[in-house]
Amino acid sequence: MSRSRVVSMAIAAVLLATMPLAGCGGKEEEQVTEVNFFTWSEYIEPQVYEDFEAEYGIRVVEDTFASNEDLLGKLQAGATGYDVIVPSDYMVAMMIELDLLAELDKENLSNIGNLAATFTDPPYDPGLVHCVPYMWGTTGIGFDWDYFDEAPDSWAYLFDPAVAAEYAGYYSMLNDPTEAIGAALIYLGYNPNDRDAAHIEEAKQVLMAIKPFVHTFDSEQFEDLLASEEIRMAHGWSGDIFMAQVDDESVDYVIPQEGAIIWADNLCIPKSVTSPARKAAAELWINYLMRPEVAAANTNYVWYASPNEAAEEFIDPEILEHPGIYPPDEVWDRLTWSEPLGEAQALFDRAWTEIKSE
Ligand code: N2P
Repeated sequence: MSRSRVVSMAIAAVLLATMPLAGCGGKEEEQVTEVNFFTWSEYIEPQVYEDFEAEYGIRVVEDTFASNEDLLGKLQAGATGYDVIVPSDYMVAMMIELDLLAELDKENLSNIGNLAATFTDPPYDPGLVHCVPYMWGTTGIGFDWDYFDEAPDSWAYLFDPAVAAEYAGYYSMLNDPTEAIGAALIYLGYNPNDRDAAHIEEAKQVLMAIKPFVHTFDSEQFEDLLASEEIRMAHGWSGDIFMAQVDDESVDYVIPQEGAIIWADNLCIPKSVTSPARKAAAELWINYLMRPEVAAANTNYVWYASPNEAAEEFIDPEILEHPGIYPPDEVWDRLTWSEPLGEAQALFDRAWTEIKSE
């Protein structure tokens, strides 16, 4: 695409973001001054917010959620204030099915061509009609070498009471039904998307048995707990663990031999965003995040892999070459994407409620 076309599309997007309110006879202008961004904690380079505001005069207001299920719950409870949300792959598919997502106007997404070809037609949102990918990563085990002779490269470290007892009180599990039950299913030799009630019950029993050993079920602070050595091991997301490594270099991350969950988080606009000006501002923000330098700044800060191919020349080589961030082929073969579970979702939900309440 020519540079002038890119520039004119960007200008059109800014104009749209300040267009007259439909139905108000053009008298009143809707000035969009804020984009409400509902995302995962510590998932962006803070400077990016500053730079976007300096360039467009639009402030990005961040609010965070801890799991896809929390995000869905908020939207289903009627939250309408969010302009851009960041669900993972399987949750995008569920939200499309539930008619919760707006379609993106590709005219406002001039940077979409920066994405790597492997991310432009995902099964959960064919053709990127509703969302664009933001980051991807894996879910494994973070640990501190000060307390291990060898890397805990098996889910048995978390789930086999005979092994896990040694770390009793010193490890955390993600506060996330898809991740925690999924990991227990992998430990048992099943697929994390297993819909068999008996297998989900077995996974629940595994989690119930180790619950007394778990310091905390947490998805937002585990990297800090690991860095401060309040815990020695964490079920967690790759990039957060690597962020802990910045503060404590004895922290490391391993993808267990039995396999693990791979995921991609996506930038989407809820269907509740009905004002054209608000939607255009949301698309301006999404498009900004797809700029190569911006996408790279975020990956360099959060240590998650970027789906943005044009960003790669700006990403630290240490990250691009890191097998824990961009896994080699033999590890890829052990990774599984979460899927919408259909009716079996209720089994996961019930098991999770029991695990958390008993
Ligand atoms: C960011 C965690 C995002 C990964 N702190 C979960 N999909």
